[in-house]
Amino acid sequence: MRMWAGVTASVIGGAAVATLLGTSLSLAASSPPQLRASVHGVAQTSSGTLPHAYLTIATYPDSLAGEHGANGGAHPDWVSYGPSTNLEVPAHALVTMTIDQYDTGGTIDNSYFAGVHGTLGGTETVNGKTITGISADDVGHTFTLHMFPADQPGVFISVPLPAVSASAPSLANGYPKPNVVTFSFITAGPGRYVWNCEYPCGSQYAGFGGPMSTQGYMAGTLTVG
Ligand SMILES: [Cu+2]
Repeated sequence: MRMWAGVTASVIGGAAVATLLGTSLSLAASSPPQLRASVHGVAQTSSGTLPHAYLTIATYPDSLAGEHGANGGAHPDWVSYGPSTNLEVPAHALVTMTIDQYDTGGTIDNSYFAGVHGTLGGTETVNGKTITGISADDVGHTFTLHMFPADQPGVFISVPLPAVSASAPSLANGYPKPNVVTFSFITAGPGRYVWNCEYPCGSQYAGFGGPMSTQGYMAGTLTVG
């Protein structure tokens, strides 16, 4: 009887562990709500006349304004992108992205990522001014889009998002006045890509752990389709 009881207990214990694991895995694997670019008119480009799609996201010094809800979810103090990190843009279109950057920053280890790479014209605009890069000492975050090693059109785009100065005025939402960054790129056929931040704004691993390696914070997906 004792053995049976022991077996029963361990099976129940195992089932409980499996249930908990299953729950946390399914939560981690569930995709955030998809944010789709909206198309307004057409644009004349070197690839011809294309639909012009627009997408606006933001970077925050915490996770109170994005997909984790107003209480910030599991890590309210983690830096985040919002309102979603699950992005979708149309294929064969000109995409113009706007990123409202609400966070402070500092010096980026790898100054390559203080430059603009892979955008239309090799530029971004910061608060309306067109530039090809920013000071490596003045980086808040980056938006860096990579290709998957799969049979689909390749892409690499990286734009630096300048840090907000510590003396920037506060807005009604409690965040400082953001730096507004825009850039454009032309999409090819359907594909699925990942993006992340290359400024070490996270925890552990020299700043590349925690929010830096977690979708919903400083990493996400971009579907072209
Ligand atoms: Cu970052």
